[in-house]
Formats: sequence, C-alpha cells, structure tokens
Amino acid sequence: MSTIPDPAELLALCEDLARTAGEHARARTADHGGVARTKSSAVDVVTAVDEEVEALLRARLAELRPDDGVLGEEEGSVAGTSGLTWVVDPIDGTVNFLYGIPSYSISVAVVSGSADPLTWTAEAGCVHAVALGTTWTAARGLGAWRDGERLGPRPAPPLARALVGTGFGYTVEERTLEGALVAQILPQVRDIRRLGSAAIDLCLVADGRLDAYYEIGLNPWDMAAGSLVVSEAGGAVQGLTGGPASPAMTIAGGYDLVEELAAALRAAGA
Ligand code: LIP
Repeated sequence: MSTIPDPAELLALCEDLARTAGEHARARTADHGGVARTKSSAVDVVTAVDEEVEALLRARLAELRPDDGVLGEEEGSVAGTSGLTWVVDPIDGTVNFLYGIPSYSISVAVVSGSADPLTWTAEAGCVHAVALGTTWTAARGLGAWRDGERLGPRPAPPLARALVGTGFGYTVEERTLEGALVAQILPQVRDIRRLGSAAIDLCLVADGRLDAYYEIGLNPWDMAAGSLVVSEAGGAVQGLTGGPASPAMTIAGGYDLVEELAAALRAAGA
C-alpha cells in the first residue's frame, strides 16, 4: 500500500511540474504551434502547445509518480492505484495564449480520495502564470503563497464596491445565457473583469486583486489548483447554493461577499 506523501512534498512537485511545463510554453509562444483542433465549438481551440504541455506533464508524472491517476484537459482521465490523482490544465487561457495575450497559466493540482471535485480533497496546487511571471502555490493545511509571499485573509467590500471576475463558455447557447446573467450583475458591482484564465482569476481573488469571481461551466482542471489557493488564503469557494463548487457554478471570494454574490446570481436566474 503506497503512502501518500505529505502536502509539502506534493506542493514542491506541483511547482516543479508547472514551472517545467511553463518553460516549454514560453519557448513556443512565438508560433504557439497553431490550432491543432477544436472542441465544443469553432472558437473552443486546442493549440499544438496545449497538447505538447500535457504530454510533457504526463511523461514526468509517469516517471515520478507512476501509481497516481491523471486527469487532464486534453487527454482525459487515467485511473491510478495510489489514491492520488493529478489534475492538470496544460494551458489555462488557451485563447489568450493563441492571441499573445499574457493572461494564461499552467495549472497543476494533486487531489486524494476521488477525481471528482465534489468529493476530492485537494492536497496541493500550483498556478504558474508564465508570461506574467507570477506563481501561486498552496498546500492543504499549510497555506497559500504568491511568489513565495504568504497570502492571508483580507476584508471584503460589499458587493456594490466589489471588482468581480467572470468568464464565458464557448458555445452560442452558453454565451447567450451568460451574457444575460452578467448584464444583470454588472449594475450591482464596482466592475467586471473577464481575464480569460479561471486559474488566474481564482488566484487574483486569493491575493486581493479581484474581490470575487464567478463562472458557470468550469472544468475540474480549470479550478482544482486555484480553488485550493483561495481556500488556503482564507477565502471561500462554493456553488450557487453554498455547497461545493461544480461545473454548475463556481463562486470565490471573502465569505460574506461570496454569499452576497451568490444571492445576486440566484436572483438573476443563474
Ligand atoms: C478557460 C477558462 C476560462 C473560461 C474560458 C476557458 P481554457 O479555460 O480558464 O475561465 O472563461 O472560456 O474555458 O479553455 O483556456 O483551458
């Protein structure tokens, strides 16, 4: 029976993997490898670098943690036998990467118990914003950091003074609903930001550069590492009615503000 390494050891491995993958992505920024394929719509693209980075992460994990499972955006889920699953988004913010906009990241998390965000226990995570030169890390029960600086709880403003991040799916149906929803939220907040990488959005909530964030339709790999950074920095991450975040809704921020935003989203028909 393999023992699960302590969160500090897993954190070091998350960061090493994310930084190694980031160096590959940086080296390929010039041509991003082109669009390899599309997924849910013609604008839901996968670049060659998305595929290269996930292959690199999986190869390193096969070498270092051969008994662990892996869940990745581009190659899906491979079960393990150790009780640990690595949840990876090779390029979070792919469209930004494609257009040369610096708001993209490598997101690497490791979870125990299950590979389902509704029931897993996040053990450690790293969000490495390659072009921005910023790296957020967190380990269960140990804390969260931005570039090695410890992150702690901070007072949250009321909703009317909150800078709120969000994002949108890639299909016409999703965008029609999400556009109507944000139109109702915008008049109730300081302002909205759509930065294009959920992992970075969540980490900006953790370090106070966003007051809150919500998004419908996040995948496990988009939110696994960033959600741990938020919670270990003293913030809340939840669903629309207070339970765990899920593809139905992810809301992050200070505890009181998250509840105020959740109520506004429910009232707007989310
Ligand atoms: C992205 C998310 C972002 C969302 C984008 C996209 P990807 O992930 O991080 O929050 O709004 O539509 O889903 O596809 O770049 O890995």
